[in-house]
Amino acid sequence: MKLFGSFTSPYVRHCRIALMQSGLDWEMVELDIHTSKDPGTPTLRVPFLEDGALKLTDSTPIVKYVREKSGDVFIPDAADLDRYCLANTLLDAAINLFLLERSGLDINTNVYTRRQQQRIELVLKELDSAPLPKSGQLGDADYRVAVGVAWGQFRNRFSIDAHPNLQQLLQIAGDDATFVATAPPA
Ligand SMILES: N[C@@H](CCC(=O)N[C@@H](CS)C(=O)NCC(=O)O)C(=O)O
Repeated sequence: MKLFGSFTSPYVRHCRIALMQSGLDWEMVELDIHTSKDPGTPTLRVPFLEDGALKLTDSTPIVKYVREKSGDVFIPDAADLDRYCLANTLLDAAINLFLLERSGLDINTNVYTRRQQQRIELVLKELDSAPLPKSGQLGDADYRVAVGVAWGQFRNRFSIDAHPNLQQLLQIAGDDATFVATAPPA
C-alpha cells in the first residue's frame, strides 16, 4: 500500500508510526500538497492512502485501517478517543494559523484567528491534565498528542513551558523507536 504525504506533517507521522509497527508491506510517496497540480485527493491535504481499490483521505481512517489490518485495535475507549480528538483540534487550529500566516494574514488582529489561538491554549491545558502512558506503552491517543505537540515545537507554533506533563510525554515518546524514526527532518 502507498502512503502519500510529507515528512513534516504530524498527521502523516502518525500514519507512518502505525505502518512501521504493522509489519505490512507499504511505501511512502513524498508529496508537496502546496505545489502539486493534481495531488490525487479531494481534500487537497495529506496524508492519503491507497491500498488496491481502497482510497482513504484522512489520517484517522488510515491509522484505524492499518491497526485493524495488522490485527490490532484502534482506540476502543471513549475518553482516549476524546483526547485523540482534542489533539486533532489543537493541530487543526495550529496548522490553520501557520498556513494563514504564511499566506500573509495578520493573525493577531483577525477575530477568528484570535479565537483559534485561544483554542490552542485551552486545549494544551486540557491535554496537560491527562495521565501519562508508561514508556513503551503508547496508544494511538498518546501518539496523536505526542506528534501534535512535537509539531508545535518543530514549527515554533506554541510553547509547552507551562505544561510539564506534555514535556514529560515527549520524553516518554522519545524512548519509542518509531516516534524517533519519524521525527521531522532538521
Ligand atoms: N483531518 C486531516 C488533516 C490533514 C491536514 O491538515 N494536513 C495538512 C498537512 S499537516 C495539509 O495537508 N494541509 C494543506 C492545506 O490545508 O492546504 C487528517 O487527519 O489527515
